[in-house]
Amino acid sequence: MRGEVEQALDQRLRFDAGCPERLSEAMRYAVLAPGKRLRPLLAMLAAKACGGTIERAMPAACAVEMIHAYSLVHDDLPAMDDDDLRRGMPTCHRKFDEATAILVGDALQARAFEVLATELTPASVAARACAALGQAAGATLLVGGQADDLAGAAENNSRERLEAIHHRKTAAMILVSLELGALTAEASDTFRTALAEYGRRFGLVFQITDDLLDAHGQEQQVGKRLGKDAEHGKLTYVTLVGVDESRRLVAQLVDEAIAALAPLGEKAEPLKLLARMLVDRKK
Ligand code: GRG
Repeated sequence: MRGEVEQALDQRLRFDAGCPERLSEAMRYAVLAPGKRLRPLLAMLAAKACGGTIERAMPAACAVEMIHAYSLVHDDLPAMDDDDLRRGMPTCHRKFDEATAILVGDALQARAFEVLATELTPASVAARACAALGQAAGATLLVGGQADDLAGAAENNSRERLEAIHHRKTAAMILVSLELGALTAEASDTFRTALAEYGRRFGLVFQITDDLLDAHGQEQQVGKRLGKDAEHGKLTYVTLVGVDESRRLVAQLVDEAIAALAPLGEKAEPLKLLARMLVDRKK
């Protein structure tokens, strides 16, 4: 399924002579770099779980990955996280330049909505998908969460703040991936609610396992000392509640996520498997 998504992304990122070559090269570099394609998988598996098809869900799967890739490119910029590596490769602004990386994000965002608007049918589904993705990627959720995170670094290190930021920066895109998949299958409200309940837990599991992986990686680097997140007071689940409690939470949330899918029956088995796979992920 990952291969199908990558092929579909590749097709949708071929531009005619109107697009400057350096820009299209950088867009393709950012999106086609080896990512996990988790959000497209969620969109496609949600569609299947609701009785839809991967083919109909593909434009939505591509659109969420384009928004995700844009957010990573912008997050890596010197004005934000100032990172040198992404997906094991030089970040977009290091490989190209800062201005190009900003434009890559802008163009990917526009392309995502163009794909939804032109490829999803009927038009009412396309409109609902554009609205849902616009909300998740917009000023109250993804971008707003990033803004609050940047503004409030090292302030008010409460669990509420951690969860609010994660909900907006991470879970919102996971939830909308499932919602778009369900929309392409023209799913019932019961199915969409079940997917949202699953997605809320899945988002948290994704975040906590991300924090556990970070902590583990840092421990490997600095021996038995606490990782740099703890030393620098960075707000993560591991620094807040510790490794054991984080692992316990993950197990509980996976069980809850799987239970939430009950209304969807057997067609939701792959989504259950994906939630279980998160627990042992290595990247
Ligand atoms: C710049 C608007 C804007 C938002 C940036 C995505 C993001 C918000 C920040 C990245 C750092 C962060 C908090 C990440 C949280 C977890 C996350 C989104 C990890 C990256 O997603 P993966 O692991 O990445 O699915 P791949 O590369 O596999 O697609």
